[in-house]
Amino acid sequence: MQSKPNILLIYTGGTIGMMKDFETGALKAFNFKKLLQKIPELKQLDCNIETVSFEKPIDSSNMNPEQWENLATIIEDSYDNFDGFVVLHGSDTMSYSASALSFMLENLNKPVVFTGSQLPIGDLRTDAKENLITAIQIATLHHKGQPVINEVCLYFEYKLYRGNRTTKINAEHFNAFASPNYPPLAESGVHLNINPNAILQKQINKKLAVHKTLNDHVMIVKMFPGISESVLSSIMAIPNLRGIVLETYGSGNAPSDDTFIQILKKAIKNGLHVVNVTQCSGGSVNMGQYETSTQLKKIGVISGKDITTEAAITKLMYLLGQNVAPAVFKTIFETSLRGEMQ
Ligand code: ASN
Repeated sequence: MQSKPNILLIYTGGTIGMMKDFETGALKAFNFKKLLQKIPELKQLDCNIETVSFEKPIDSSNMNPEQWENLATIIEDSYDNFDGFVVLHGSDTMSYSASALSFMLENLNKPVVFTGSQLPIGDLRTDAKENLITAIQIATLHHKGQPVINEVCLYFEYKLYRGNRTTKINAEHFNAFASPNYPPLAESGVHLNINPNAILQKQINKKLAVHKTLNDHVMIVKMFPGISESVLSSIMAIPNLRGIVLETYGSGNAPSDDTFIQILKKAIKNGLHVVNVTQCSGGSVNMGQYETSTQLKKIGVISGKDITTEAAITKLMYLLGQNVAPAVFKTIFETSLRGEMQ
């Protein structure tokens, strides 16, 4: 590596680059060049920064698999020319995007750091500057000529997390993200402390493989006491539906009555992949621990273990896009591919 690392800053949109619309007063994404002018500090960083922007920056509520494909293509096309990537992204769906990209970018040997902010960069009290500057510094970290971080991660409010372990937990606090089942990869204070036991190791001699085909015939169903048989069976009958993330109670529990189990059993027999994740904010699914999950295990429900809903739905999209054979789908889903589950 030459003396100064090369970083590609990719702007997708989000609050970080938003301004108030004069007419409506609502925040909307604005021109990236103006955004950079607001952070002269970037020039002081010991790296070369190049920038690229989505043609139309978006509020991340408009994020979708097509945009993930755009993002993966930008990283793929510039992979050999840069030492690290920083993705500026709205916080609302950042955990989904970081999860999706973690699956799409196989054998990643460079850092891809997602960040954003809760207040626009032009706001006096903004959290954007610290998030952006430290995210870039993290992307430049090297040890013996090799990047320290080799994975898709998310930096927000002094913590670096594995991206596919995160979830947005607060709409107002600067501390907007949590990684309930996995420790931070790094913490920023007076020093930037990396947790060497938490980071993924470099994929030696493996070339980046970018997987852009995602299957969006999937959905998330959250259980609640009183969910009706007709609602559930209508969902299972949706044409072309290939996978469901079922958010169950506690350690993966659901109603044990026969009607509910039979609806699921029939759907699974017909080829639907049903993944059990907990609707608790932390902890793991453990089918068989209670009587109320024993039947789920028997009928072939996939265990999401301690995966987040965001990682589960994007992993489903990814594996379905890869045309994984039905006979091994459950085993592969239950295997950690990018450190997304235990
Ligand atoms: N609505 C914004 C977005 O996700 C929220 C933010 O970035 N803080 O694009």
